[in-house]
Formats: sequence, C-alpha cells, structure tokens
Amino acid sequence: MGTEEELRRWPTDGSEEEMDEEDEEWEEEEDDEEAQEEDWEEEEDETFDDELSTGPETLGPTEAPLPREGFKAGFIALIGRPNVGKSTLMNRLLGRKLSIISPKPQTTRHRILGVKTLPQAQLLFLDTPGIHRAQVLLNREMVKAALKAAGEADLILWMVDAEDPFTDDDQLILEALQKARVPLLLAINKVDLVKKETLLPLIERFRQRLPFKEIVPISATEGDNVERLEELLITYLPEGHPFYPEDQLTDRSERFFIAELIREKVHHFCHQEIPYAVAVEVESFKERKERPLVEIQATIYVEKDSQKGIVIGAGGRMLKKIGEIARQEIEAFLGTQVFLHLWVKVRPAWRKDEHALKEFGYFQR
Ligand SMILES: Nc1nc2c(ncn2[C@@H]2O[C@H](COP(=O)(O)OP(=O)(O)OP(=O)(O)O)[C@@H](O)[C@H]2O)c(=O)[nH]1
Ligand SMILES: [Mg+2]
Repeated sequence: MGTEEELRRWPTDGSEEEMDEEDEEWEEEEDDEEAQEEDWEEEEDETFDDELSTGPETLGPTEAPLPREGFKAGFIALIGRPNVGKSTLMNRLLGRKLSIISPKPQTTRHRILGVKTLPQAQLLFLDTPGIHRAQVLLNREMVKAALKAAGEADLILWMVDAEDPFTDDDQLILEALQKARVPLLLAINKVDLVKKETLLPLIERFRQRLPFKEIVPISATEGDNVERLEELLITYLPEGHPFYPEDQLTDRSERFFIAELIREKVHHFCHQEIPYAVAVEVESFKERKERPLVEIQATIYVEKDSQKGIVIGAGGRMLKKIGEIARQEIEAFLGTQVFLHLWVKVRPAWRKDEHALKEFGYFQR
C-alpha cells in the first residue's frame, strides 16, 4: 500500500400556485456562514455566470476495455446548497463511506469522485461542496469547485431538502442551472422528515421552474427510492467506455481521506466556529516493515490561539477524543493498525490566504 497510491478499495463499514408569486417564498438566507465570518470584510456576492454553460468534458483516464453493447458511463455532479445530504447520498449509492458527513453545513470542501461500476454502467459521482453565497476566499473556492464539477459533468443531480427547499441558496442554484446543457434531475431529499402529501405540490412547483428529466423524492439516510434514482441516473447517462478500472473507487489519495476523517471528527466534537476554521494535513505516513502498522503524523490547523485551546481541550482531553475516534476509522479504512499522532497549530486567517489554500489543496486555479 503506497502512501500516495490512488485508492482502489475501501472496506465497507460497515399546489398549483403561480410561479410568479413564488419568489417571495424563498426564505431569508441562513446565517451559518455569517456566524463564522463576522470579522471578515464584505466581498462581492458570488455570481455563477458561465460556469455551467460549457458542457461536459472528459475527466481522468480513458484507457479501458471495450464496453458491452449499450454500456453507459459518465460523470454525475451532485450539487445543492450546504447540508442537503449530497455526501450522504453519494456514500449510500457507493455502499461505503467515502465523503465525510456532518449535521453542520459546509462540510465538504472539495470535489470528490466516487466510482461505481456495474455490469451495465459506470457511474462517476462527483460529490461537491454546498453552493452558497460565499464571501470568504475558502468558501468562494469551494463554490467554484462545485460549479466546475457541474460544468464538467454529463448529468447534473440537484438536491434540495424537502423540509426547506426554497432558500436563497436554492434560488441561486436554480438560476445557475438555467444555463446547464446536460440532463438535469432533481432529488428531493429527507422525505423521511415531511408528510407525504407535501411532496406532490413541491414536485409540481419544481417542474414548472426547470425542465427536469426526472424529479425523485428520496431519503438518503433511509435509502427510500435511492435504487430507483440510480436506475434513472443510468437512463440519462451517455453510452461509452468505462473511465476507470472496475475496482477503482476514487481518484483521491489515502492521505486525503485520512485528513478528511480527522476533520470529520473535529466537526463532530467541536462546535461554533471551530469546524470552519480547521484544516487538516497529513504530514507523514510510514508503514512499519516489521509488522502491519502505519504511523501517521497529522496537523490540525486553526486560525487563533483560542481555537487551539479548544481543540486541545482541558488536559488534552478533546484532542485525545478526536484522535481516538479518528484512529479507529482510519484503521477500518486502511485495514491495518494505526498509530496516529496529532498536532494543533495556529495559521492565522488561513481561509483568506491564497498560499495557505493552495497548500491545503483548496485553491481552484
Ligand atoms: N433525516 C434525514 N437526514 C439526512 C438525510 N440525508 C442527509 N441527512 C443529514 O443531513 C446532514 C447533512 O448531510 P451531508 O451529507 O453532510 O450534507 P451535504 O449536502 O453533503 O453537506 P455539505 O457538504 O455541507 O454541502 C447530516 O446530518 C445527514 O445525516 C435524509 O435523507 N434524511
Ligand atoms: Mg458534503
């Protein structure tokens, strides 16, 4: 197992209203990002002019055996505002945990490829950061990554939250999608949280806004209708060769997923602004020759001394908890015993520092 080797396997862990009236119903933008960004200066709102009008491109290697007749293959961008369940859905479709998940918005920061190869199709899911009115440089880069993925995809699956489908961010996405040139599907997620009778009017309203090929109510956590959704996605994919070998799951390195698992635990255990101010880097990854054991050194970056204190916790207890749970998941992921050494360092204002963003792999250019 090489440190930068592409990951090939990951063990399974386990109303008939008029639309003109509707604009008023788009709710006030949620304050999640504002809460994190009080001390950042205002920058212009994100606009999504032409990102989606370029049409599909080819990503990744194309060398592959000939497909059988009618074989479908293509990139499916999962897009939506933060927290609607994009990563949860991708993990469910893949049958394993690839993207990290949290109840807090803006968890995913990169485009993450998840490959699913079936006898009749290869589905190349692109999980993406939530699209929102971003102000901080990091957030703007995240939104850019999402729009870029949508611009490169053969098919776009927009996800909304059945409980709260008409936020300002959803409106922003709807406008951007008007320029899309590939088939558009809509998944209305979290239907386990709403009454069934609310769904038909909701579907009708979305149907009038954009020419969706399909609108599918689903529950990514419960699995409701997810198989049906997958069948429909395959229907609208183009015919073609598989892009990746059938045992390949993603194009990201082990180091990337290890850093993400550590970041997920910070999201889980730390609150308020901390998860947003954290970046994780794996500094070293050494396999011991004498026994199956991997020694990993990783740094958790925060922006302020006060945040460092919180992540370390009284008597180092918080860091210990983060390390313990992260180590267990990394062991399941690598299938081997792991020694995990964690450090916490301050890197002031890294979220608006281009150099830091490049270093942490968040910069798009
Ligand atoms: N009840 C319910 N909760 C869901 C469902 N799908 C996702 N969730 C929850 O919604 C929260 C956000 O899920 P994520 O998958 O991280 O959402 P995301 O769209 O990837 O979020 P970002 O990465 O921040 O853009 C988590 O707490 C999930 O457990 C669902 O179908 N039903
Ligand atoms: Mg996500």
